[in-house]
Amino acid sequence: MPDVTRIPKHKAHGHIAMVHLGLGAFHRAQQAVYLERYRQRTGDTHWGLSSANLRSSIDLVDDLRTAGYGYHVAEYADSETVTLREIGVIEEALFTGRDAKGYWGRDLEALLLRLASPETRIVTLTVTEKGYFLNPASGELLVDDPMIAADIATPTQPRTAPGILVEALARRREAGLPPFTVLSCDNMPDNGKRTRNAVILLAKRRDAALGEWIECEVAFPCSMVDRIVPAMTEADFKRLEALGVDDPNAVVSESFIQWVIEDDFPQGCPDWAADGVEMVADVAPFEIMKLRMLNGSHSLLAYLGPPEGIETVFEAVSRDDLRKLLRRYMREEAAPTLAMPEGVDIAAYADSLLARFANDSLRHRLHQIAMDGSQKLPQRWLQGTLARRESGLAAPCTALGLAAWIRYTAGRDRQGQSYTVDDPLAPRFAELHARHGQAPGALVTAFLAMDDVVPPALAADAAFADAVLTAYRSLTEQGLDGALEALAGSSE
Ligand code: NAI
Ligand code: CS2
Repeated sequence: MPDVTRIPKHKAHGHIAMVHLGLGAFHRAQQAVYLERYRQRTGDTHWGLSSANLRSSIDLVDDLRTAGYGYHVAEYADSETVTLREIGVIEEALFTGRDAKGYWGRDLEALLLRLASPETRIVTLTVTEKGYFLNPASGELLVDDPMIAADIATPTQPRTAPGILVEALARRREAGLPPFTVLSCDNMPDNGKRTRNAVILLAKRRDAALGEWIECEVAFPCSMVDRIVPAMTEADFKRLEALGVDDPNAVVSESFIQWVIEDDFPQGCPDWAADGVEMVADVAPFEIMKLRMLNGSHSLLAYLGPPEGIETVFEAVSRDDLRKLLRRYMREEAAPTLAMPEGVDIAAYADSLLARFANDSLRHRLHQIAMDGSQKLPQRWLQGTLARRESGLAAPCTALGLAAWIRYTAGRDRQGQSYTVDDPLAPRFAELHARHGQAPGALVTAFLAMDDVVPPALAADAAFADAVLTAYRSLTEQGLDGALEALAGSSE
């Protein structure tokens, strides 16, 4: 039995001043935890949350309602030490997606009323990278995507996150209310700027004056968020039951937590800094460091592991060769692309990440991390690699990673078992594998030619393309062990 510290929730209900889009595991274990800490420390109940799902899951929304919105977060330092928190800051949960019968927007009007309420001052988002409908490489809004096209055609009945923000801001402007501040908490570079561009472009399609108002009046601070919160498994629910917690809305996370926020909140914000949030003038260096070091390492494991039967991050980093690969990738390939403020020790950061990955209490499935690779790889690997190549430096670990990604997207492991490739571009991947599956050279060229994922200058780099092809051949012909051995034999 682990050593358990139990922290009950603050008893009082709060007033809703913050709306969250994307009621998933991460929101419950990060933003809500910071707010619960704030409420416990100050007793201030002015910063309650209304949390909405625009997609799955309706069940979570309804289960939270049934439970009166309270739930648990189990924060594991390791399998022996856990802090069990009750969270009570979510005051309302809404669902605006498609229900089981195919109907859209059950609580859409309630969400729009909440967003347009004078009490609402901040809107936060964790809708995953694809929820912004941006070209992953350029960050431009995908105006031809059917969901965005529908929001352009019927802007008062929006289905996407950018569409909902535009309709809500239009209502506030109409009512003469100040706007809310929009805080993206997704793992994207310049997440605030990208959200701003998407919202302004969509608004201008509807009404140029609305677009200009948003441009002038709305703050979109950037943020870097960090806490490993894997999707819950049956085994997680069982071990919580053993601690006396029977809660379908519970989440398990590591004990580490971090939030770095650009300090730009014209309508105010809770005193997050007193609870350890770093309020800074420029988030970019922290965001890029985390994306390339932590998330870049995660993606390496996510594409190398599953085809070889390695299922979790813990399992992967229990292998010496994969730990060595991550150390080399972080220290030699990712770290030199970063420009950090003085005092940030990147080597120590890399070591701390390896220690976090080795947390034996988390079952962080590599297939979960592998999801949506097309949306993740530009910021995790490709922009940094392009910078390296432009300085004449090799990037062998990233070349192996790309080769592994191409192999992963075939959807079949080395035993011939198939698995689902979960990515908005999955149909395109399937087509490329069907067409070029027997011709590795043509396959690698076709993947590198996807210019909405791979920067064209990197695809045109013959030496790098060659390194990807060599790695792809050794992975498919000799498996992971062979590919790692070949890599270990190569020097910078
Ligand atoms: P989750 O699977 O528990 O929840 C995903 C959320 O995204 C759900 O609320 C879902 O409705 C929403 N969503 C998915 N596609 C959408 C779309 N097209 N439009 C609108 N909403 C959409 O995942 P989780 O763990 O909550 O992660 C969500 C995001 O949070 C990640 O993609 C990442 O950007 C960020 N994050 C997650 C961390 C983690 O460890 N889980 C840590 C740091 C950031
Ligand atoms: C992971 C991240 O799913 C993924 O792609 O790399 O969610 C990762 O766990 C978090 O960013 C950690 O903060």
